[in-house]
Parts: sequence; structure tokens; C-alpha cells
Amino acid sequence: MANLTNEEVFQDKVDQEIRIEPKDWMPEAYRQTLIRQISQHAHSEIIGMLPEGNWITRAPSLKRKAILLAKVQDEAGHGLYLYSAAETLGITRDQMYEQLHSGQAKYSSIFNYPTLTWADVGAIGWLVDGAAIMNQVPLCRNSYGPYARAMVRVCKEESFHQRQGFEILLTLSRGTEAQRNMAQDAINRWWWPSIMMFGPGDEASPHTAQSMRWKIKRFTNDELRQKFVDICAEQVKILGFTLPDEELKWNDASGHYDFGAIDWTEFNNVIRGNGPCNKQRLDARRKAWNDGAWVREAAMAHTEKRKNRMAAAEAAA
Ligand code: BYC
Repeated sequence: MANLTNEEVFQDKVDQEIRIEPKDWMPEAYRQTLIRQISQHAHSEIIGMLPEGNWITRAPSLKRKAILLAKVQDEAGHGLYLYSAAETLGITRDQMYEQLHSGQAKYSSIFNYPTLTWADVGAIGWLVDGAAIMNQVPLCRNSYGPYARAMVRVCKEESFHQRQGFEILLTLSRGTEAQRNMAQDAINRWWWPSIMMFGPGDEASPHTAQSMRWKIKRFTNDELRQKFVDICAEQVKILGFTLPDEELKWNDASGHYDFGAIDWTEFNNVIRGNGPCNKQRLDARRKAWNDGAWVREAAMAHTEKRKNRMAAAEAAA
């Protein structure tokens, strides 16, 4: 190894599936890619609490309320693990919050859509958590240790979230005609945004090739999207509903479902800040941050007081 450059030693480790840890040498671009992806992922978890949080007070039973409350709290936990993982790369939490609140940082497009009915909570669990798991299970094997380890826990909890969403829709599918219509309407509205969530098609994705070489990504956006479509096309039959795509059809030759064209104009609008709820979501986060200022100040004052008391005690001893 004596004549190898840092870059070559690094890539060799990645190729041999040896995890990169915070104090290891890494190319600056690898560090920045991870900061970008992990912080966007953390922001998605935190903003992602808002659409479902909207239904906690209106859940149809105590049991549903308790389950939804626990799910939303899990998402807060996921955000916090991920912020901690990103901090190991040299960015501070305040910097990440600042990037989110100023509109500079991205978060997942999916959370800029409204939750109009209770069935949306089912559709989010089944489709949004389903898409998230499809993307995140391979991230458990990504090359950066702290991110990979955080993903293991996140995926376990999200599998449970996905099942609860499916179960809400299954319950509605066995309900009244109005309940079935409500569930079908939610699926119709969440389907296309969910498959957009995997990101741009491979030919339009600037980061995929390098992220695959670095083993941050293990599959391309289109590969994961196709797996997700194949699974949902079967699961929707169990629910007795349909997916809103007339071109969705099994293809014997490819061994996959064909599906219709994605509206990338819609996707690009949403990620540029012009989706149906972008403003509402960011306003809610900024308000929470500003409303919490007194808690941060009180915590800092308390720490300061304790430090002074301990210093005084030490001086007296
Ligand atoms: N939304 O070259 P690409 C959850 C951006 S939350 C917005 O493919 P990359 C949950 C992308 O950032 C879990 N932006 O990039 C929570 C890049 O922009 P910049 C959410 C998107 O990074 C609550 C540009 O488009 N999951 O589960 O190689 C309730 C080009 O894209 C999106 C994650 O965050 C999008 N959908 O691949 C319920 C997963 N897609 O940065 C559930 C972690 C792409 O150049 N992230 N962009 O300005 C990833 O796996 C990857 O970052 C992506 C994109 C697959 C998303």
C-alpha cells in the first residue's frame, strides 16, 4: 500500500466493503455528498412529520391516534439520528437547520402534498413509507458507517409503519362505499408523487454514477422505482383498489410491470419550492424553531449555571 495515494486507499476500502468511519481520510467530494444526502434525509424525516401530524387530533379512534402518535415520534427520532450522523462529517446542527429554514436545503418532494382525508394516512404508510424502505434498505449497506448504522434502526421502524398504512387501507377496503371511495381517492393522489420520490430518471440524475462508485448508492433511482412498482402492482390487488395508471401492465419479456410516463415537470416544480404545500411546510418549521427559542435559551442558561456552580465547588475544595 506504500505507493498508493489517499484516494486509492480510500477507494480500495470501499471496494472491499470496509466501512468508512468519521476519522478516516475521505475525499472532500465524498464528505460533501454525504452531508448533502444525509442532511436532506434528516430534513425529510422532520418535515415528513407534518402531513401526518395533521391527523393526530382527528384520528378515528383512540387506538389509531396512539399508533399515529408513535409513528410521528419515530420520525422525529429518525431525523435526530440522521442529524447526528451528518454532524460526524463536520457540519453543525445549527448549520443544517439554517439551510432548511432558509430554503437552501432540499427535503423529499413527497412531503409537499396535502393530507386531505384520514385515508391519506393509510396511503402515506403504504406508499410513502413503502418507497422509503425500498430506497433505505440498500442504504443500510452504504459505505459510511454512521449513516449505514442509523439506517438499520430506521428501516426496522419503517417496515412497521408501512404495515400500519396497508392495514388502514385494508380496513377501509372492507368498510362502506364512502370509505372505499375515500381510500381509492387517497391512492390516486399519492401514487405518482410516491414514484417520483425515487428521484430523477437515471439519465437525468447527476449524482448516481459517482455515488454508486462510492457505494453510497447500491441501486439507481430507476432500478428502485421499478422494484417498488412491481410490488405495489401486486399489493393493490389484495386491497381491491387500483393504481391510477392505465399503462400499468405486466410485461412477460422484461419480467416487470410497464408503467406510464412520469410528469417530471411536476417533480421539478415541487423540488424548486413550488409544490402545493412547500410554503406551508417551511413556515411550520420556521415557526417551531422560533417558538422554541426560549427553550434553547433556558437550556443554555441552565448549563452555564451548572458549569459555574461546579467551578465554584472545585475552587472551594
Ligand atoms: N425530493 O442525482 P440525484 C421518510 C434531488 S423520509 C427532493 O438522483 P441523489 C418518511 C437530489 O437531492 C425518507 N429532491 O441525487 C418520513 C439532487 O439535488 P441536489 C426520505 C430530490 O442524491 C416521514 C437532485 O434531485 N428518504 O421515509 O444521488 C413520513 C438530483 O438527484 C428528490 C431519503 O431522503 C426528491 N424525491 O439521489 C413517512 C433517502 N430526488 O442535492 C416517511 C435518502 C432527488 O443536487 N436520499 N432529488 O440539489 C437518497 O437516497 C438520495 O439522495 C435520492 C436522490 C435517491 C433521494
